[in-house]
Amino acid sequence: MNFILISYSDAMRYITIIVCFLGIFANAQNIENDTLTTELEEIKIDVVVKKKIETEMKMAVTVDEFLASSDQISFIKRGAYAWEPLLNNMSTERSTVTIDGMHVFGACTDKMDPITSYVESNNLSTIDIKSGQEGGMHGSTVAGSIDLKRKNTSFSEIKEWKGVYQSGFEFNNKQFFNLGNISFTSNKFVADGSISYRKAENYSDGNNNEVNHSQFKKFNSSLGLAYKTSDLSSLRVDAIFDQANDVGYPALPMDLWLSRAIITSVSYKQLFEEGLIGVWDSKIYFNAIEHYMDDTTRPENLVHMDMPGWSTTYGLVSKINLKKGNYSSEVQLNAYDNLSIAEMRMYPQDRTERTMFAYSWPWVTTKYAGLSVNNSLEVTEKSQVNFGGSLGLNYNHSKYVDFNWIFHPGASQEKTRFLPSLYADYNVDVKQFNFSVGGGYGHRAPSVSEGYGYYIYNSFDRYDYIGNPDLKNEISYEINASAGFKNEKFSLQAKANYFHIQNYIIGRILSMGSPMNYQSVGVKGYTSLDYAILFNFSLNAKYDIIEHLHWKGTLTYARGKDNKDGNLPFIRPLSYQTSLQYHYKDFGFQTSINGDLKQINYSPEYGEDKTPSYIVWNLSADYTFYINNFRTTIQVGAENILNEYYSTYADWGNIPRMGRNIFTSLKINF
Ligand SMILES: [Cu+2]
Repeated sequence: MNFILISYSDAMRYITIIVCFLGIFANAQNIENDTLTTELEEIKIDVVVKKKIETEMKMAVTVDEFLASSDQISFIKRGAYAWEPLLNNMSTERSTVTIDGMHVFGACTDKMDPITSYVESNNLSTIDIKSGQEGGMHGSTVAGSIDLKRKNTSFSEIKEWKGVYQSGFEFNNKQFFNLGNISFTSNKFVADGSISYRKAENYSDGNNNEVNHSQFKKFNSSLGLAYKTSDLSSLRVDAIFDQANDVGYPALPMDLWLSRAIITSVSYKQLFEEGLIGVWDSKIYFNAIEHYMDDTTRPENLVHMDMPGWSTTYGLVSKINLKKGNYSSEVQLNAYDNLSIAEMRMYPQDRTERTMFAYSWPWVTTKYAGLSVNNSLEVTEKSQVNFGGSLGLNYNHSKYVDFNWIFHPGASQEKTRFLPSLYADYNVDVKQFNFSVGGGYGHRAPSVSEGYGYYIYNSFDRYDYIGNPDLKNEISYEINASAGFKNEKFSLQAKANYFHIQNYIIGRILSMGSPMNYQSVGVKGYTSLDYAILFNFSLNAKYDIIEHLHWKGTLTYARGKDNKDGNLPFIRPLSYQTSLQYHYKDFGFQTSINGDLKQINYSPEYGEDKTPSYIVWNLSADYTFYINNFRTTIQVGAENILNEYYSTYADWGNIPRMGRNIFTSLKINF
């Protein structure tokens, strides 16, 4: 218990420093008027307005670019496509990523396909990010949850068609994109449709060198149909189809020739006019992903390998919203069944002369069922308590357990785990200030790779990874706090959290076994450290300098250590982002600077080296006008204007990022 106390006191020290710092700042600001009563309203409106899939700099962004504008998200990048989102500086195994609450699991053992790669910015309305155990609504988690919310037009008394067409060209990688959506609404029937296509060639870095194998092609389309079955109920059918072809991953020894996903659901929603229950929303879903990667695009390889993967998931989500007086609650049932399969097929030059076959995911089934509750109690008009938790049951089965027995003889073929979680937080508004404190506790089960992976080559540290079916649950203890100030022109918010994670799962060098992939230097097994700690801090400020001139700034800091005081990998160094926005009539001008400081706390043990600091400067301008009542916006901009040559702490294999990129886009609303 001792180490927990020490670590907690550490965290308290950090948080005290922050609160003190804010206190000083707040006093300085206090001289200004303090008689605003509608701050909370404003904050709420602010949040709603911000939830548009575009950033300050760019109106036509990819889902990844949009996520990158959040201070809670960082990325591991293996190229130009499908970045792996890290929430609270933790890898995707530690967070739940869902689409409208539906679980979708990638089919790639090398994480080429995070769930965010199967949607497009024009079929999403918002992305809901929740930190830590508060994100436990959709299933057990440590880092929190990322829920991608699809566009969902509501019923209306007036029949109406609406649409948006976006197109653009990015000069650096010759990316051409076309995105279209259309929606129809009436009092009985609603339809939402979207279609998009992106095609990009290799990008060039800051030294104007082409980064080979960084091209991609992506097609995405979605359709949603809803029918009002009665005054208070509706039925909705949704589908997404996504296909990526010829996607290069410059940081990996392999590329993707085809990735395809079909994501479907049927949902039924019942509203209640009276009583405790407000809404009851239930959904059944099915999704299937296929992923084919190979290294035949790399002629330097004498022996080739195909590594296809498949992931199929069936599930159910059912949610009830309750409200009585100053108390409201959400109760959600989640259940899903996933089958993950990945194969390795080695052959010299001719595919028919296969020399080796193995399952890197030996037909692993995961069944999960859990009940989650979120409660919210308004203690006074200015203070609120949120509390809740979940209890999940997680079952795994490995069909070809022989592969797991090579390194873990006699390991269990089936494994059942209980995954409890609890959290509570208190927030209060005091004049122009708001404060919150909270805590959480939760378990997560090892992922398919961590539990059952067989010779999964990790090109970052160049080891082959082996799963262990009998790993213990990872257990997270978490505390968080925030403090903010807001007046008419200025706002400042500081947030911090601290995680103490028991049985932290990470790869450690195994003395047995020899590497299978010719590039690899050895074999690592997933094991549990006694514990690891993680601290995240962010500071956000906004200032309206004059009426149409707005400034924004963000600073983030994180620190992660293992039980021997060694650094954890992929922890973002001190980073900053600052932007200025100016509007004049129908014109808009934006400029921003972002960068990371030098990475001092890197981890050689996990394949990291010291990454120097970098700074990127961006600029864009837009103009809005009307073509026959169609609101039209054109935008021109440049990213990385100074053509800085850089790679970040989380660029796999230190591949350089894109150099100067001029972009243009057009958006027509009709
Ligand atoms: Cu892959």
